[in-house]
Amino acid sequence: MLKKCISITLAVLMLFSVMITGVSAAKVDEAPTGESLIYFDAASAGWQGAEKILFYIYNVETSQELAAWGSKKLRGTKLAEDSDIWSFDPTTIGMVEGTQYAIIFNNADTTEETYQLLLDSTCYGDTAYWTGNMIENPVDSNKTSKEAKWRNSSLGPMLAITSLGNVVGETCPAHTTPYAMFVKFLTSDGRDGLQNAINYSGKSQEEIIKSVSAALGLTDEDVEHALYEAGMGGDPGPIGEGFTVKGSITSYLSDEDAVSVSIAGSGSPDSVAMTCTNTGYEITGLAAGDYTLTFGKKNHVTRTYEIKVSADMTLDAKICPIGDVTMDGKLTTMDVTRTNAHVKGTAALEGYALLLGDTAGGAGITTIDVTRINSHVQGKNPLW
Ligand SMILES: [Ca+2]
Repeated sequence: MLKKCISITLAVLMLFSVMITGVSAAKVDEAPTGESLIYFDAASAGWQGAEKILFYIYNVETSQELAAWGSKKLRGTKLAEDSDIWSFDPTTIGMVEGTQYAIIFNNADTTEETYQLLLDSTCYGDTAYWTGNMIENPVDSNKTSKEAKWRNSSLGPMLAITSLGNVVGETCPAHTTPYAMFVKFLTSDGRDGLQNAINYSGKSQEEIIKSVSAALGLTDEDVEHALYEAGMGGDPGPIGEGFTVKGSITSYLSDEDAVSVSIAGSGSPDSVAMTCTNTGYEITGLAAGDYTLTFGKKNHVTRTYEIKVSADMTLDAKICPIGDVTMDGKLTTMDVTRTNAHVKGTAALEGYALLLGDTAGGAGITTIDVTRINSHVQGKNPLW
């Protein structure tokens, strides 16, 4: 008996509260109260004197809207008749704590709207405003929306990749990561996918992948793994196993003489694995850092390359015979002329060519080198 009475009382109370809610939502000249109110500064968006401002909200993970677009339930309330601050209580349409949403502020009179701003219960009491920036609509590139931000909350405009392959927004939704967004972009055959972006942006696949991954803050290693996950690239191996430096090797003269490759530097050169033939090399397991790669071969001038490793990289190496300042693998009158021009000061040799021309060893290029190279070319005293 007692149990039943309580039930009836509750039912009456609930009906009463629905009526109260209905009344306060319909009145626009009275400031509502409550801890879950959020606000929008309509003046910041140039919407002074707007008749209806809608607070459209959806679950950012499921895309489930709390109330249909245009619904009366989404109408905000002016703080005062002469105010341009509008308030709304999203709990009245089912917003709950612990879930992330996106909100779009819409001027129902002009159909102008803001770009998606992330929202959760930490935003209660906060006021959103237009920053003055416009953002490309992720789905329809013909549209732009006003960028809205909260005055206090760290949640910002939702990070997204547009149909043209541009990255907009700032805050990655909690249910995903920039990496996962990138993989989805690579694999989707819809308007949110790479192929669509290629079709409509006029940019190449390579350009889009490069710019999107950079804007999402992904490393080269992330991109390799994402491409592999999307079925667009080879297996780069486990993440965190170090970087790989590889490339081709060009050398001359005898094929019998082996090319030597060595690496030294600030990372982990001692623990790396290295394979090398006379035409190519691969060094794996490198930690990030600065390294010196050295290539040598009999009758060639040893060459070093300074590299900064922070991702897998390719470096094609080329070493040349002593005296071959033109770097074509043979000594001809061109090498004599070129070395002579350097000594005369008419055309300076630079870099590795400086070492190639220094045949006498360590004294810099002088007329002695010109004579020695010429002598080799004439077949008198071969340098090698
Ligand atoms: Ca040459």
